[in-house]
Order: sequence, then structure tokens, then C-alpha cells
Amino acid sequence: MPAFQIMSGSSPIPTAVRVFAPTAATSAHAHVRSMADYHALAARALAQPDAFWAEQAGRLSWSRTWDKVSAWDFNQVDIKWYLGGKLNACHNCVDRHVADGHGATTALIWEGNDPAETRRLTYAQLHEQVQRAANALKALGVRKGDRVCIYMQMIPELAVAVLACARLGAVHSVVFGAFSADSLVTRINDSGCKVIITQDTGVRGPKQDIAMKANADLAAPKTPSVEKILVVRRTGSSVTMQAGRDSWWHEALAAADAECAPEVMDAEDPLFILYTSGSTGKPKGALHTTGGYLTYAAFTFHYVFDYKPGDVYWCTADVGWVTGHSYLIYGPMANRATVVMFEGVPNYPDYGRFWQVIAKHKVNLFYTAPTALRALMKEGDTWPAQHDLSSLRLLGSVGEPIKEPEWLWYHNVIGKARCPIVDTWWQTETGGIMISPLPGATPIKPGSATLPLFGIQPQVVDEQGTVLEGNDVRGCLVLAASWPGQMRTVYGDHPRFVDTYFKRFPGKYFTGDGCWRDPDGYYWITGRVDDIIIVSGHNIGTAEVEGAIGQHPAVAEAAVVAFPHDIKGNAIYAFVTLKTGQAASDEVRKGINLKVRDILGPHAAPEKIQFAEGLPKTRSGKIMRRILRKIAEGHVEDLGDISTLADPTVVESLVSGRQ
Ligand code: 7RM
Repeated sequence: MPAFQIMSGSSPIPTAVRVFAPTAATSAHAHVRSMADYHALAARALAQPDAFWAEQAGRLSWSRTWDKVSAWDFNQVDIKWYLGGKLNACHNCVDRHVADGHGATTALIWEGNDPAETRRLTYAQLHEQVQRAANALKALGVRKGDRVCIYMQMIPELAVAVLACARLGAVHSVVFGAFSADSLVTRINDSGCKVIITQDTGVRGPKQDIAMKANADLAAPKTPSVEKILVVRRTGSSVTMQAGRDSWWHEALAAADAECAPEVMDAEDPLFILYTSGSTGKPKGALHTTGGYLTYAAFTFHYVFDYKPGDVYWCTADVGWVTGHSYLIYGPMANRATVVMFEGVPNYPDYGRFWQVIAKHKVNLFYTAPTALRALMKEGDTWPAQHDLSSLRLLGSVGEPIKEPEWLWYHNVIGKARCPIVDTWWQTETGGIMISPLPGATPIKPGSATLPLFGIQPQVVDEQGTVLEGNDVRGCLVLAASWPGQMRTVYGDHPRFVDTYFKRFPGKYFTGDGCWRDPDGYYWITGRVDDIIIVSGHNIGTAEVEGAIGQHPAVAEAAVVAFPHDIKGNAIYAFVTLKTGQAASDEVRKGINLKVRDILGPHAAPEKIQFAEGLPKTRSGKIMRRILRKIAEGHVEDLGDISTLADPTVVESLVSGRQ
């Protein structure tokens, strides 16, 4: 039974917070079994960071040991880890497991869009595939340091392509399979990719024949650096192949030699570029390097997911998002995990798909995003009830704060009150998880990412950059010290790296997030600082208002933005989607208003509430408030780029429903 406790004081986080202590069953076999152990490790990491991070790098196999563990300076903005060390990321994720006698272990369980389609790859099979793919890329002229654009859906060849690039020391840039030809052009031109790896067409839920190769064809004439396009046959739909430029993956791999030695890479050689769309301006290419990134991904996967040999682990994230890089490929595979990769969507063929896949593959560890949970929770409990979820041991969440209603649903309906939930806070820029519970040690408060991992030094600063000491403080979340997984630069634009992350609070890395450190020292992310709304002089975090609105029983999801108001300066405009079966009415509007007043106070109550069918989200589930702000302000003729939305059609109905 979880412990029960009421938090006192005038906390900005509304409800009486229940604390869920780890169960004895979870703690008994966990890598970290108590808070005493957590504090001991954290203290050691703080006192002797280089010794601690050297130990973590020992999770990998290096062909040459580093000369120096770290050399970083947040004033000069120069970050290096494991200087002089040599290794190969693909060797660490694949070859060494085969060499250690684990070739027969399943590396990848692929679940297709169609429930009848499953493929399995052992580490030995993956080893052969990546070597052939690496040789095929070599034959196309790809060499160490070249950039390769990977534009695919969630198929096994995507993982093979990523690892094959790593094997050659080619820098991969994965672009979401749903992005338009134009988004592809911008990203390819920014990094000067030589090759595009894509597929004929894709399938996702009820959508058949999603254009992929055709988009690459549209992009190619506008991307002078692209010499070759390698095409995986996924659906068999007919595509145009341009002689001399395009070749088939299956033919190239069949023709390629089955052996390809991994390139010896320097720890600080680039491993990948991943574009973050950002709220405005052109996308930033976050650059991650080999030794530090892989060490950090391996370290965090081990502790946060408490991985043990034999566990089946499923991360629902797309590889087009950093979560797919770190926790579908690099982190798990560096730990020799068995990973489920899913091509489909949560509601196809029905709302039980996730739960059916968990039952089918006896998934033990499950990592998803609150946006998916809310979408499924909205449909009620009968879907999960139809499937055997008893294999689950741990649940994870990422991408945005997981608020109380979906937390409780995840805990009770999916985890049957047995499974710890790790709410993992991190960013593309951090490479891996930074703040998260440890499942066997940390008492969990729903909605809080809880405490920093070992060696991570978060601070809360005020507008002036003064460090707020002690607990129960609110401000901007910064990191005072580097960690191996930190991004090193914005590809091709170091000044932008410096400006974005190190200018506002000199000497510290600025995350862009606001947070509250509660009386127990737990971190609660209150949303992006840029999204903070000032109403009559009160600073209000978007996440807090959305959380309060979500407490209304009819609400499935909410997003709030500011709009100009004559008296208050700004007022709050809320976009609300209701649970299936709930009707929009003035009564619900009133009820929502009362809920917010009750929980946060009258200053935070929304001035306007618009009921919506859906919210504008990126493929990784993040609400694009930029678009909502424009709608709320009435600037509907100029909504900016909406091509990176998961479903651009929601915009139209939002505009027409404007209050
Ligand atoms: C992994 C990822 C990063 C931003 C980050 C936050 C928000 C992510 C959480 C969260 C509260 C969480 N990378 N965010 N995880 N907020 N609790 N557990 O999402 O680069 O795409 O986004 O996402 O604002 O700064 S990301």
C-alpha cells in the first residue's frame, strides 16, 4: 500500500499531494534500493565528479581510455568529455554483445501497424544487418564525418540505418517521417547531408501509402548536397527511382559484404544531429558527440528503468524525437536490452492497441508520453481491461508534466497500483534523463519529476539570476555543472548555442523551463518560461493552470495561452478537449472556472474557454502554443509554419471555434 500524506503550506501546486513510496517488491531487486543509497551515490558524484563519470564510462567498451574525464567551461561555452578516449557507438550497442556470447538474445521486437505483422531481430542478426548496411552506405560514398539524413517511419531498418551510420562515423540526422518535403529541405541543407535513407511509402494507423520517397524526390532538387537516395521497400507501392541517384536498400544490402569493421571514433567526434523545431525561427541542429552521449544514455537507462537481463522494454517514442534516439536505440542497446519498436498508433485498429501489444510481447517496462495516456484515458477503462497487463513492472512518462488525473489512471488502471511511474524530465539538449525518480528508492509525488540523477546539479534562479537556496522556491531551472550527455553546439552555429543557453544566466546552462522546488526539494516543472503568463502582475505557469483545468471530471486535456486584456494586461484563454461522451456546455465552462479558482485562485481563472476537438501538437506530443496564442489574439491569417504538426487539420476547426 502506498503511503498517504498531505502537504501543507501555500504551495503553487494545487492538490493535496499523495506520496507513493516504492513497494518492497520493487526495492528488493532494484539497482538503487533506498534513499540512503541514492543520497550516498549523489554525494559521491558531487564530491568527485570525474571519478564518478569515469566509472559510468566503464559501462562502455573503449578502444583507448580517455586522458582526461572532463574539460568544460560554461563561460567560454566549451564542453568536452572523455578527452582522448576512442570508441565506436555501434560496436558498443551491437558487436560486443555478440562477442560476449549474447548473439541469440533478442535485440528488437518489431510490431507492425497491422497487428498480424511482427518481426524479431537477435543481436547476431542485427550485427549482420548493420555491417551490410554500413558497407552499402560506404559504396554510396559515405565516409566518417559525412552527414546522412534518415527520413523513415518506425521500421526495423530505421534502427539499422542509425547504427550503420554510427558504425562508419557518419553523422546521422533523423527527420520525423511525418515532416513535409519543405521541412526536409531546411534540415538537409542546414547540415549538408550527402545521402537520404528513406522508404517507398509508410503506413500509420488507418493511413496507407504515406508519401516518403516522393517527398525525398521533391526535396532533392532543392538540396544540392544530396548525391544518393537509398530506399527501403516497406509497402511495395510503386515509386520513381532515378537512375544513378537512387538505389534499393534490399539490393544494396544483398550485394554488400557481411563484414565491416567499426570506425574508431574520438569521444568528441559527432554522433548525430537532431533538429528541434523551437517555437520560432529556423530549427536548431543539436549536436551530440560519441563518448559522452553514449555513456549518459547507457547510465540513465540502467538506473531509471532499472533494467535487468531478460526484461522486455517498450518505448513508444518515434526515433524522430530524441526519446527514440536515447531510449529506443542507444541507451537500451548499450545495455543489451530487448526493445519493442512499434510502427502504429495507439488507436488502431482500436483504443486497446498499446495494451494488446503489452500482453502479446509480455512487456515489463513501458515508456510513453502523457499525451498518449490522455488520449487513451479519454476512451475509458474497458480497453485496457480486455488485455493481460500483469507482465508490467515499471511505467515511464516523458515529454511534458504528467498531471494527476492521467498519473492516477496510469497507476491504477494500467499498473494495477503495483508499478512505479518514472516521470522523466529531460530535453533534446541534455541527451538523456536528468530529473527522475529511481523506481526502487524515490517516494513519488504524482506530477513531480522528483529529484536529480547522480551528478546532475539543477538550481532554481530568479529573473536576475540569483540562485534561490533552500526549498519551496520558484524560478527558472538551470544546470550549474556539465554532464556527459550535454549537447556540444548548434550544428554550424555556435553563437546561437551560446545565445540560447548560456547568455541569460552567465556561467550556467539555461533549460528554458520554469520550476518549483517544493518543501521536500522535489522538482515540479511549471512549463516553458516563455509561456509564463502574467495576469495583473501574477506569474502563472501554463502547466499549473492546465493541471487545474484537468481536475474537472469532464476534461480530457487543456492548453492555455495569454491574450491581451485592457485591465489585467493579459488574460488567460483556455482550449479544452472533453472526454468522449461529454458534451460542451456553459455549465462545464462554469465548472472549469470554479475548479481553477478553487485550486489556484481567482487570478488564474480563464477569461475565455474554447472547447476543441483536438489541440495542435508536434509529433512528440508537445502543444504548439505559438499557434494557440495567435488564435487567442485573433491573428488567424498568419499562423506561421504548421507543417510539423502531427495533425495540421485541427487548426482549421480551432480557428472557426474562436471565442
Ligand atoms: C525528452 C524531451 C524538452 C522539453 C522540456 C520540458 C518538457 C520533457 C518533461 C517535461 C515536465 C517532464 N525532449 N518536458 N519531459 N516537462 N515533465 N517529465 O521531451 O527536447 O522534445 O523537449 O519538454 O519543457 O524542456 S524535448
